[in-house]
Amino acid sequence: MDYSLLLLIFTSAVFEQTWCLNNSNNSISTTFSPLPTTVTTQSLLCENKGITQNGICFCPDDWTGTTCNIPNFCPENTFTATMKLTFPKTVLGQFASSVERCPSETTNAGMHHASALCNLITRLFSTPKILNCSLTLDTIHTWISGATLKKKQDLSSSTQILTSIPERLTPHNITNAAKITQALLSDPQTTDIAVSAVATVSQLLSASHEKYSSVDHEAISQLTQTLQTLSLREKPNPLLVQPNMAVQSLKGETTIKKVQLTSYKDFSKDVGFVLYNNDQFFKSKSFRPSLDTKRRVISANLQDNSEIEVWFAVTSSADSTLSINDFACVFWSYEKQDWITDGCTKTESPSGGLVCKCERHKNGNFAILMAYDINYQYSEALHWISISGCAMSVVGLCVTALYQIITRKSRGGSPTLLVVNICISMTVFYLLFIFGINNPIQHVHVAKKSGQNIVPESDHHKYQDEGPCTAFTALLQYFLLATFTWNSLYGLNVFLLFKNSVSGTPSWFPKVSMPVGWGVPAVIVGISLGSTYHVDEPLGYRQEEFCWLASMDHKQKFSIKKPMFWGFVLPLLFMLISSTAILLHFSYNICRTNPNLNSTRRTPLKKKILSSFSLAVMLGLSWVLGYILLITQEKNLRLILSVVFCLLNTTQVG
Ligand SMILES: *[C@@H]1O[C@H](CO)[C@@H](O)[C@H](O)[C@H]1NC(C)=O
Ligand SMILES: *[C@@H]1O[C@H](CO)[C@@H](O)[C@H](O)[C@H]1NC(C)=O
Ligand SMILES: *[C@@H]1O[C@H](CO)[C@@H](O)[C@H](O)[C@H]1NC(C)=O
Ligand SMILES: *[C@@H]1O[C@H](CO)[C@@H](O)[C@H](O)[C@H]1NC(C)=O
Ligand SMILES: CC(=O)N[C@H]1CO[C@H](CO)[C@@H](O)[C@@H]1O
Repeated sequence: MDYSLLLLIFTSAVFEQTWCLNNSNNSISTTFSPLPTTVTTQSLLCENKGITQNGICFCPDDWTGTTCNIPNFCPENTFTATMKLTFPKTVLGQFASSVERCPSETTNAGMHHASALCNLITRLFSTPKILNCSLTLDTIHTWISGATLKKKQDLSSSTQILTSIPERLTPHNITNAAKITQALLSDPQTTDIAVSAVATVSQLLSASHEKYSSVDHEAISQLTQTLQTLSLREKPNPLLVQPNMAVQSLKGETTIKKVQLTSYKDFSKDVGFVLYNNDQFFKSKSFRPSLDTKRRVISANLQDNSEIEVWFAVTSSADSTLSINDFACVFWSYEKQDWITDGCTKTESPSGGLVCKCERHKNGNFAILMAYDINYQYSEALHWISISGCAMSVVGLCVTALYQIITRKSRGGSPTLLVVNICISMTVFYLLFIFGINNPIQHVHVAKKSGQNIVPESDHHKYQDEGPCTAFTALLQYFLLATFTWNSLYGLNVFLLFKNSVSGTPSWFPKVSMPVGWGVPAVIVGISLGSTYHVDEPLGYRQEEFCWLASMDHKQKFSIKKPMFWGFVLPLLFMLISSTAILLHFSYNICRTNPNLNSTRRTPLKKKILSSFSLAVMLGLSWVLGYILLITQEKNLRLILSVVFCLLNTTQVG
């Protein structure tokens, strides 16, 4: 069998530079510069914000050379031939968009009016291509098939300009642009057509993930297959590189080292590569990523019909927030429109690299799909000062409750009932807080990659919920809400006492307050659990770092869709605001409208109002502190806050 063995190393310094680094920027460097021949051990002094790593300077895109001292860009330039056009500083080989935009009365209002390529050799902008501001991608698509060479050149640069703002692209635009570039690249008669078409494809890859769900998959499939064929063409150019993709034909190339490609046998084989910076074009049904991770896709193609064996590898990029749980070596099946693992096997190199081998394939698009564990920053155990402070609060609360029960005869039923219930719910809350806030089941990452090569379901490895933390969260939510509900009832009680100053609290009040005080929190907890919790996905309801309600969305921003907001903060605000409003209103009435009220009755009322009011405020304050306590990582701040937190709570009842 005609067999050739290819070894693609994603991990070499060159690939680090071109593919692995700058994940943050979502772009890859544009040059496949050869490896520095001598790796000096003493660290180089990198200029222009280059970063030294293992004695090599990794330069920002706009600088190159061993110490990042050689400019890799075209400086800003203004053309005045037909119209005034200004282009900003741009990296070599990339297109610059003009500062000037299409006028507001045109179809493409606000779109860049022109683009210019930063020429690799002259290091200056080539002649600008100007956009007809009333042209749309629909029109270009209808014109492209019968177009003359001159027209095609014009249309390909127009398509490049029309797709240059990824945020403005609609799924329909992406489909159209894919069809246009497919038509252009299936027979690119000149290099500039190929360059602007590849730049267009690179821009399409920048469009957001969501847009690709409604793009015509057939058009995308045809485009990726055309790119495979293109990678084997001698002309127009052995190397087409744009920020999000690269097409490389190694036909007759001898300087193969450029892409760190080693062909063990048969050097004469014609090989072509297409590298995609992300997997937008390969929308899988079985693998559905949920973290913002990126997968690169490499397409390796041989000229003749021989089967190839492909090796490829990545070093897991060092990231403190994610660790790899498992991975799969896959290739794209055009029939199934999905990633499959047939013929691929995976191993791990001793240095921690992930190595894939795929056999018995004709041309194909290969990728490594990874499932990650999130490295949670589990909250630390509570400090002994916090624990003893809270223990003191608990003791104080119990004493208060007992005292209230013993002396209940002198005060009448309902205040006792209320205070006892407040004490009970707070006591239970503290006990839960001390013993249950830290997650008892911590998924500390241990490398346990399975030997099987199976497409993972998602880039986020999910653990089934094991229960205790969710239970603690629900109980904490319940008892804290109950504390506040009972506190509101206390306010209501004062209000009723005042209204019926002669007969005292109505007799229905104790009967109603029991179901309200314990029932309302139960309903809120029930709704929160019911609508967000799932055994396979407990983090919709709670957090993983400590046992409390989920509050952040996947971008780590506070979200009002999470139970923390609507299942806790909202009811709390409602209760605090309404009881504060009632109390303020009545304090005002007592002092102003009824100054003749007998002072002997006024004093206890005032006292009650004041104590209830201060209870509400203290509760609110201690909760805010408590929450800061939970989220802060600063040790000293935590300690101070936890002392204040417990002190506040001991002093507030009684
Ligand atoms: C990555 O990109 C950022 C932003 O453009 C740049 O500051 C940084 O130097 C780049 N890192 C490397 C290693 O090129
Ligand atoms: C611009 O395109 C429109 C059709 O979309 C065409 O009618 C018009 O003549 C073009 N203008 C120029 C200056 O080519
Ligand atoms: C993009 O698509 C929208 C409709 O989805 C269309 O109105 C608009 O003209 C298109 N843009 C271009 C440049 O063709
Ligand atoms: C008002 O208070 C005084 C004592 O300060 C008491 O003697 C008097 O009976 C009270 N009046 C009423 C109407 O309750
Ligand atoms: C090379 C490249 O695309 N660099 C970009 C990195 O991100 C910053 C900010 O988003 C851009 O200004 C750079 O142009």
